[in-house]
Formats: sequence, structure tokens, C-alpha cells
Amino acid sequence: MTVVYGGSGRLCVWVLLLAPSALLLVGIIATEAAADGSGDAQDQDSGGLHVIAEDNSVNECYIYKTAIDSLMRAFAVLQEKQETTEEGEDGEDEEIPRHITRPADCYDIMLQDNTENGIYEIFPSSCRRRDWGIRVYCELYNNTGWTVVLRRQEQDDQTDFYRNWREYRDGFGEPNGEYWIGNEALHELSSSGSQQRLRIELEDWDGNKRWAEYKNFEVSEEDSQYQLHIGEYSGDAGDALRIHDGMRFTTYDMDNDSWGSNCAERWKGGFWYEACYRANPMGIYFKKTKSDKGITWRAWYSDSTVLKTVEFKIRPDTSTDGDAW
Ligand SMILES: [Ca+2]
Repeated sequence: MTVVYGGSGRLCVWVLLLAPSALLLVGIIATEAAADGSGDAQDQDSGGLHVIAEDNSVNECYIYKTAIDSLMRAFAVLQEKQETTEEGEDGEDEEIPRHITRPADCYDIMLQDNTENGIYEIFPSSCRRRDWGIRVYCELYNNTGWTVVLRRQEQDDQTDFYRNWREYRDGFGEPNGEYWIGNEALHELSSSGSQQRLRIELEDWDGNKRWAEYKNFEVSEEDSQYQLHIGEYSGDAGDALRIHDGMRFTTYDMDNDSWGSNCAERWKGGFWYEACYRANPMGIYFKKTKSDKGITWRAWYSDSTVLKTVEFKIRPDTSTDGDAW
């Protein structure tokens, strides 16, 4: 998602600057020549510059306007280049460092010298200049820069996770509480170029903690129903996500699972269900019990003991090994 300006950028700017001026000159000569030849032309071929107009004054206006528009665009390009790059006298290709652009994720937030965990605005869109910021929870301790994409936890009002396709696409909940970042943002974050690592942290109702990490985490675009891709596993929670690798997202109103009925409807969540799951982080929030409709990680508790806390978080894959927590 980095923006790269080619070394020929300065040449392009000068071409943009000079071309309209040349066009303007040719246009004026051409229209004046045409005016000398016939004063009442409605649609005249002006010496190679084909213009359609009522009279020559409109032609000139059109040409002037076009030239001015071109000049304004050229100046805008020049101004943008000066704002976003260093001098660049050497003509080499330049890549804008991540830390001086809008933050795409919490890793960028960390690179901008932020060290406090909390809520930040990020711009995961592939076009950083779009005003499409979203509020997320960032974990920045030890220069990690994790973007939290899912959280389940005990709170006064539990968030309802039995939601439709649109809600799972756009995200819901509050970043400082239970929330889902949204499949579209997850797609943007995980398809930005740098490989992403997914870290999952689990806690049961007795205070026991387990973790799992996956390399090469990626979520495809909506046309592919936000298909999940995960790589190598590490951790002590067990590889419950493995059977979900390659699955498309399913909600109660969008059945993409491999079961005859709808897994989301059956288990009251939304997930990359297969037929149906070994991990159910979007399940109903139950306290200290066993339930197939609850929040479970069956590679840890195969008897569907429900969990107290679940977090999914991602970051560019900069390390080789996961850490216990
Ligand atoms: Ca089905």
C-alpha cells in the first residue's frame, strides 16, 4: 500500500506544464486562421484541432479553459509531489516511508512513535487519500503494533454477534469493548502487500490463557465472500482454525458453508464456517458453562467449555516466532 513515484515524475510534470501552453498557442493560431477563411462556420476543422462551437469566440474560450484546466492539474501534481516526497534530485524511484503517510494499521501508528495502547484511527483503504478512517484498538506495547480485529469479553452489555452479511462486512461494536472490525477492513488490511500474522489470545473462566498464531493471514475480497487464508500455526491453544482455512464467510442471510443447512443460523454467529466449526469465537456469550452455541475453541476444550475472553489481532509479519502471553 505504499505509494511509489517513478523517477520520470519530474519529466512528466514539465510535459504537463508545457503541453497545454503549446496547445493554447496552436489553438489561437488555428482559430484565427479559420476566422479569416470563413466567418460563419458551425463545425469547423481548425487545422487539425477539431472543435465544435457556435463561433470563434466560444472556440477560444474552450481552448483557454482547456489550457487553464491542464495547467491547474499540472500544478496540482507538482504540489502533491513536493508535499509527499523529499527533494529527489537523483531521479531515483522513491518510496514514501510508512511513517509519513496516513496510518494504514496499528503497526503504522506504532511507527509514528505512539506507545500507549488504546483507540486510534487508521486508514486501511488501498487509496490512503480517501476519507475512510476507522476506529480500532491498537496494542502498541513492546513495539508490536497489533491491530485488534475481534474482541469478546465480559462487559455490562454484551454485544450481539448474531448479525447479517452487511453488518459483518462493515463491522460493529465498540473498539474498547466487544467488537468486530468488519470483513471489508480485514480484507484491506490483509491484502495490502506485506504478509500479515494473525494472533489469537484465549482465556477461560478459571484464568487459564492460551494463544495461537498463524502466518500468511489473508481475507479475500467480497466477490470471493471474504475467503479465509491462513498459513503455518504456532501456539499452545491448538490449531482449531485449520479446518476453516479456505472457507468463505457465512452469516444467517448468506450461506457459504459446506453444510446442508446454514451453520450461522444453527450456531447463532457469523464465521468462516465449514460444516460447521472447531472454533466459534462469534458464538453467544455464556458464563462458565459448556455450550456448542457459546464461544469455544475445540482444539483446547473439545467438550465446548465456553471461554471468557477472545482476541484476534493482526500485524505485518516481522518476526519468526510467536510469544506466549
Ligand atoms: Ca450451507
